[in-house]
Amino acid sequence: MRLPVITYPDRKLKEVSKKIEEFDSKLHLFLDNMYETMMSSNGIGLAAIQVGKPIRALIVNLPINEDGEQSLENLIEVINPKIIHFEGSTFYQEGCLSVPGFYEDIERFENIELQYQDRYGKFHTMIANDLLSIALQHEIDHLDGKLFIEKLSYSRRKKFEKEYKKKQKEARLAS
Ligand code: QAP
Ligand code: CO
Repeated sequence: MRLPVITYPDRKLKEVSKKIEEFDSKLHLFLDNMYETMMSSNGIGLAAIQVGKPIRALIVNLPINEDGEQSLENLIEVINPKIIHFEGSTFYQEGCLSVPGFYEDIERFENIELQYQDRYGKFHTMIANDLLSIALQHEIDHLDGKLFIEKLSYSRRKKFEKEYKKKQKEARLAS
């Protein structure tokens, strides 16, 4: 089932998500719905709070080729993540399904080591680099109620707010 994606400036996106304790069929169904929602929205990452559920779950599915094609085998489901090491710095033009139509250069750690659980509650550690590292940091921020636009400088944020409001108004008039 495809779920509605919450968009900025909905205050729900500021909520801090809660640790998951039960790895039951209800959680599995929800994760499947997150996947369907992300794929049908052309996303590569999604956090549970973006579909209104304040639990510490996120999914990432990076493209496997230049055409942006994705494969279910590359789906990563991350529950209760904790970044245990990080190093370096990198910039990437980020977007977000909850801030549609906007992309901005954002600084992140280049490499991270992550501890997390899978949908069965089993613990894993993973070292992530490049786009995976960026995507995971972006999604983990969602679990703490943070959006990538909050990392913009004051002047870039002001510019964003102005453009975003303008676009929302245009969309309202067009519908
Ligand atoms: C987070 O972002 C991310 O504006 C996932 O109109 C960001 O899936 C991971 C999207 C940067 C890695 C690097 C955005 C789709 C999707 C839009 C997304 C839009 C349609 C964003
Ligand atoms: Co996002």
